[in-house]
Amino acid sequence: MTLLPNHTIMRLLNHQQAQDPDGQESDRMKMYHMMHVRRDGTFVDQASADLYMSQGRGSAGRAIIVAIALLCLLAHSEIARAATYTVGGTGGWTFNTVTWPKGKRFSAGDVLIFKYSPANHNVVAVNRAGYNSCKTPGGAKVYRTGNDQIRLVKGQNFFICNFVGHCESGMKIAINAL
Ligand SMILES: [Cu+2]
Repeated sequence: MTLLPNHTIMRLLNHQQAQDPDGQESDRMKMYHMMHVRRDGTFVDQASADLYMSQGRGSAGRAIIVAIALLCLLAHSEIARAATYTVGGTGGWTFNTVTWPKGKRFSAGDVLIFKYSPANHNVVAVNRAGYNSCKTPGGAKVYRTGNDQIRLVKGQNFFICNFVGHCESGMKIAINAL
């Protein structure tokens, strides 16, 4: 057995006494529980149930608010980083847009806006082979609103117009999103 110096023992005793002056705190807690909560876990009266629920909701509510705040922060930083580009600049999505991506740095999540007359053009998301050959692979997604917003995925993104001869006339872009 370790011997504690007298003043340490006194301090420990004092501390315990301050928490539980007459040494019956645990009995009182048991009594409280017996008085307010039945054996099956239901509450004896509405007031005790309300108190219990309000305490529970209070801490759960705070946790939810903290979680929402964190999500907002994350979402906001995501949006802050994502850029929006109008493909082809003021000229929009048209012939010889093939050089438009040159010198630009794109990130995954950036949004391309393709502006064009839907009667004359469209936008088709293709693979590298489709881009190189100007042929539309089966199942390729075709956009045709004239104001298409497409989010870049990480890596290579290829788009062509598949109206006859347009891709061959430089209506195609290849973008590497970092
Ligand atoms: Cu076209």
